[in-house]
Amino acid sequence: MVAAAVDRPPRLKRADVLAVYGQAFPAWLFCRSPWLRPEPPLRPPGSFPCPAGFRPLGGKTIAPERPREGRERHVTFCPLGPYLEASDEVREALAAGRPVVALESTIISHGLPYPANLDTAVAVEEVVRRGGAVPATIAVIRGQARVGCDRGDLERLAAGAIKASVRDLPALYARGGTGATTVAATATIAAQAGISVLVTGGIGGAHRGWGETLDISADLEVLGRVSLAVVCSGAKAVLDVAATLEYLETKGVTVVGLGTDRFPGFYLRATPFPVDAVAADPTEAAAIVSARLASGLPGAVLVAVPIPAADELPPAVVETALAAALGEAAARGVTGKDVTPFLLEAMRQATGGRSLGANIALVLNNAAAGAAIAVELAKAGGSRP
Ligand code: PSU
Ligand code: MN
Repeated sequence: MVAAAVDRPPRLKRADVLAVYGQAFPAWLFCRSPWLRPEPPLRPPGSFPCPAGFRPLGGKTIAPERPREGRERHVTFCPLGPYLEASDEVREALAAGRPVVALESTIISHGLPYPANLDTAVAVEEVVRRGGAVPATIAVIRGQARVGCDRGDLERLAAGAIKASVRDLPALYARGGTGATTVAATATIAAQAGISVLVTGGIGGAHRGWGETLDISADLEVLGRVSLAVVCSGAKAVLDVAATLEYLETKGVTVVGLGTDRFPGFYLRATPFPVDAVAADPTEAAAIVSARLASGLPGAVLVAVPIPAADELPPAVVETALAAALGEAAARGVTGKDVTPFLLEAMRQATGGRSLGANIALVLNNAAAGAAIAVELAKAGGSRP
């Protein structure tokens, strides 16, 4: 092992920092920022013991793709200790700095009906692959945060699993439970695994009447603290979109419109509300994501992609269906984590299935955009810079 120059530490991969500090991205961001020098000085790569509570990621010593003087080898450590389980494919892609796209699983178990949910989960992964990235569907399977679900996992999730947001993770881990992760939980696990791009259909948000109920999705809170890009088609029309955007602004989330200056409305291509920045293409979006990650700002970039024009629902259809869905939810007294799945199903019935087709189309479209962004980020120096 060649010792690293002590006075001028090498630029590090996130995995190296985990090995040095034994924690996730705050230290990583500090070290990776082009405007800050790492402090304290780093020990030569490869000489760190595995920190307590960590385990070697796959137990391998991995040669980096482009070895530089002083760092022929490094060891990667898993930041989640015993609770993270990445597939071989995902682990190897991350270690080599190849593009990886995380996919949430609540949409499989609660967002779409069986068997369209299974077909969509498989199709979304295929779109990511065709776009040149490795798909990593994330869920908790028997007490492990699995990053890169296999076919059997997808089938199990499609058959039904409990909806798991961040608050639900500890009990699932402790008891060996299985859960379909929301955007909040998926983003948290993805960032811990070192993934920079997450694709979903629509994020959760502030529900209508949030002032009374305080029903504001943990997705928004997590977007304010987890560093990655989340690709979506906006927040569903069932939400209070204006309040959702206000909350994102409070949390410092950067909302980027991909090819649009208006925040998309899920089934509709646009809402009246402006985005913070317009990106003409995935390369421009990736540049904004890369700047956020490299400058040490915590929190996400929300890349909002309008549903393809051919799949957009007529506004009148959405409005009528929405009124019916909201009315039914109120009449039945649906609250808490059941609200989003209930409204999605009610919308499906009220639109005669049209909302389902639109939902699938937009997720596939977002997967292509997410893959393109992940490919651009990887070109710029690794799945996470
Ligand atoms: N939007 C959809 N389909 C979904 C969801 C949102 O169009 O399936 C899911 C996502 O997983 C999101 C979650 O993270 O609902 C938000 O739920 P809640 O509002 O309970 O936080
Ligand atoms: Mn809620």
